[in-house]
Amino acid sequence: MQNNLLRFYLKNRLSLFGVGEDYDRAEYIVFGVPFDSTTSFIPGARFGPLFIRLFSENIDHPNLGELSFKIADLGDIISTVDVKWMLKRVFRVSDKIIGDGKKPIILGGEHTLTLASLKAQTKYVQPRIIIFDAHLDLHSEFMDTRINHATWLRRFLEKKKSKVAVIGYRDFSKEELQYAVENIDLLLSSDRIQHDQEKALDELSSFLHDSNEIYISIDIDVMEPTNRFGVSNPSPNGLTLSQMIKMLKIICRKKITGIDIVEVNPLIDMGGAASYAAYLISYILASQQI
Ligand SMILES: [Mn+2]
Repeated sequence: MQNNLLRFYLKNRLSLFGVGEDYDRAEYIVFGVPFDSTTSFIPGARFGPLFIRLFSENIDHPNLGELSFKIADLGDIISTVDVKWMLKRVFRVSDKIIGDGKKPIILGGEHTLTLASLKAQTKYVQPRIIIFDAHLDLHSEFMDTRINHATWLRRFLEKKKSKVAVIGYRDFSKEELQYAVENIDLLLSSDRIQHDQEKALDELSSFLHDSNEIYISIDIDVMEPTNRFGVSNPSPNGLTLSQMIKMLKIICRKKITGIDIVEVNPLIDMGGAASYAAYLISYILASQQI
């Protein structure tokens, strides 16, 4: 009796949208990657998973409706400060989830984790890859290392030719842009979206027209960093929520095979970045119900 009373009054733990952890029933499996060891500017993204969950429980998610029962949150991967171990663990967990016919939803952590997530994805499916990011993440090397948040996309493309779109970028080197022009199929800079949104949406539609499956990676620093919006590498002239939603509306007509949302940095966030991250995940999942 006493145990029942305690279970009734005491809450177990935080989870994304307050969902449970029933893996077998779920179609979407949430896990966090509390890792920021290669951060080049403001550390703190390792606390991203915790804060996305915290702020997700503050928002009512009418978007999600019945879909909540199809989502399970299994917690975070075991901590490490070694980027190779982090990638190994993200790969193994994603591989298991996708192999079981389910879809991973990954809460970062720094963007480097997408390298392992895409490696697992492309073992099973060949999704179009949509990346929202203020940066191109195409450096050959950055701050003396080859695998970090500013190089991961180049490391991925060197091994695997995939159809990729990068949306919302505005902060990059000459060398990265040159590599992007040669290797990225659709480049929609923040400037181009601000200048002619309709044309950008048309280009996105034609990039997607002959594809069925899509993987979405959202670096939350793609958004405008006003009002202490907490990200590790803030860059002005970002996208608005309404610009993001217009693009996601087009993207989410297709089947989403996985999502990661990265670079929320709670140490300098007033809740904006964490809340937007939770909201964007709920928006994408809700759109899959149709
Ligand atoms: Mn990035």
